[in-house]
Amino acid sequence: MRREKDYHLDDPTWCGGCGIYGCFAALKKAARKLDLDPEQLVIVSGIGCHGRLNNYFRSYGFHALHGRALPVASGVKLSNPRLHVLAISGDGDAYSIGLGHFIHSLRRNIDITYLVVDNRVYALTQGQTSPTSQTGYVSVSTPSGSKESPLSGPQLALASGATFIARGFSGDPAQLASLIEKGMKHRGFALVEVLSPCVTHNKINTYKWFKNNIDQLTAART
Ligand SMILES: Cc1ncc(C[n+]2csc(CCOP(=O)(O)OP(=O)(O)O)c2C)c(N)n1
Ligand code: SF4
Repeated sequence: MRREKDYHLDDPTWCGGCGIYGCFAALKKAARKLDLDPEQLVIVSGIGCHGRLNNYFRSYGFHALHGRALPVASGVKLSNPRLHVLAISGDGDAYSIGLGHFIHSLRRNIDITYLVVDNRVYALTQGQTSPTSQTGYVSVSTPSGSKESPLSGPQLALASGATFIARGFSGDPAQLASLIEKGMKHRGFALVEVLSPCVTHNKINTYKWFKNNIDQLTAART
């Protein structure tokens, strides 16, 4: 039986307190629970702070172009269906530049687990407004506040024929791990969206804000 530390390749360098640490911890827990062989797991990432995850996680990895995690992950899975394939994107990567791939991947229902780290901001490029930023969100790209309504990934996934949709919180890695585990067991495309604070650029959607605004729909712990 493998241990969580068997999946820990290197110490991450995200900002202290970043929500992606919770995603990293949850992924290690889920991998241990499933006793995944690192040689049978491929993590494909997009470009953004989230994209550094496969530098730290012991598995095969592919750091794809911005918005192109899913076409690469689809290619890996179709070439070798025995591999476990997990793709990871940010909200910009998934719902802006990569939106077409998101919808068509859901429609195709290829067996991939898709982790979307929704910090509601373009973090790596220093804090621009993203498709999930709330209306009125002030940033360098919307100095007068965003005039747009935020996009809901899970709702869009439902309309696109998703067969598995979950949403977790990086501030609760144990619950998130159980959602990732279920997503990886699901035979088909599994969306696991992760509400996740960016402590450096998003001063609105903080840990406190998420805790005050999250409703627990299930006590999904295993
Ligand atoms: C084709 C292309 N367009 C734009 C960029 C610049 N860019 C890099 S990361 C990024 C957005 C990152 O935001 P998100 O996907 O939400 O990830 P986060 O950094 O928040 O994890 C952008 C616009 C790029 N690398 N490639
Ligand atoms: S900029 Fe934000 S998302 Fe990126 S590592 Fe720092 S806290 Fe995390």
